Amino acid sequence: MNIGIVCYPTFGGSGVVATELGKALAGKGHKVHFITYQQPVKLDIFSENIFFHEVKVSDYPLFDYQPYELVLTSKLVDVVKFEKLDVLHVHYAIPHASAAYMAKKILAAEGINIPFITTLHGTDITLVGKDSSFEPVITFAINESDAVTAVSESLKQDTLKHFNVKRTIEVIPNFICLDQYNYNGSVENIQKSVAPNGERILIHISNFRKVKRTEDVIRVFDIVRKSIPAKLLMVGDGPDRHKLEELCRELGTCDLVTFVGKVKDTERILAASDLFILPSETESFGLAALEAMAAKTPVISTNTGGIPEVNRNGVSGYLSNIGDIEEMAENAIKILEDDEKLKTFKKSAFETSKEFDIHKVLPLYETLYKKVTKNPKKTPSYNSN
Ligand code: GMT
Repeated sequence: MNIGIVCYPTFGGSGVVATELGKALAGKGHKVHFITYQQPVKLDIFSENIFFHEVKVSDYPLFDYQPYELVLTSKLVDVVKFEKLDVLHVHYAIPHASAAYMAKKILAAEGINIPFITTLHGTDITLVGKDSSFEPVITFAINESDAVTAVSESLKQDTLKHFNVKRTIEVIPNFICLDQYNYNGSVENIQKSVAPNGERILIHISNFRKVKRTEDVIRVFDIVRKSIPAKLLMVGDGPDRHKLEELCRELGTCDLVTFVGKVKDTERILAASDLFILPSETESFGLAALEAMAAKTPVISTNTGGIPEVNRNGVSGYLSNIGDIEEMAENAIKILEDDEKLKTFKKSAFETSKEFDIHKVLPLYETLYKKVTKNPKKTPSYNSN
């Protein structure tokens, strides 16, 4: 098939999922066209069957805000027509779903019927989308999509609760390319440099935004390191970083915490770690937790949103209420204090991650593509009225 993928090309989970999905589809012989404003971070453009179409917004001085959605729409029309796409798959509803709807309408006027699938990722629903400044457009675009998927049951329920949705939403969970997580032994140099005295390595990866509650990571670590020799790796970057560095100074943990910055391929650094901390306020899925588990790193997380669908309490790690720093630290110590226990959790985390292997999830998307292309929702064109 000829598939168009629209996503945010950044480090965010939705962009990573869209990119890995596209790469896997290309690997199976589909032609995959990424349509976005910059090459996705994890994309290798020189791979077979992968194409990139840049959405370029001009900076005409009249506009304080450049109309990205319109430029994207025009690009979609162009790529669908000239690359003869069979289906558009848009990741993250804002503004991709409404742009796809507009493109569909424009193409219908020319007699081309292009189905589009919207995959909801989380904050497009839980934070941004339900804001009244977006809500009517999101509701409309969800209802008009040829198919809608959510990355967890929790996100599906959130969507049904907050939007007047008159259609089915299919849950297709996020996935992991397990073949990329095979680091037997090659992580020793990271471990030696981070923890030369054999300290336990704790890790957090995110965009350091408020929703991630990164301060809790530093505070949990502060309790843990008082019981167990430990180091903390803070991977990523974002608005809260400065505040976190200040907190480390206040707690006297600067020598134990390393702010690593953005890392493109997190597999190795995760595999070198002993425990992942994810204390988010909300998380529709928690892809970072799944990535940790695939790297045999157990997870201490909150029990919010879709996280319990990924991290299993007492098996792949532990879950606590939002903000319960004491319990999170207690659970972390429980896992880390004993080599045997850590080994068991590492093994179970990895076993749990296998449920989300791309080889299991990819066919669900392929089936959906076939379904919508066989039976696309007809968009009446003004010509045919
Ligand atoms: O976090 C965001 O603002 C957006 C989004 C992203 O692009 O990273 O994250 C969401 O999508 C991920 C991939 O499906 C999920 O794993 C994250 O849980 C979800 N983030 C939130 O719900 C906060």
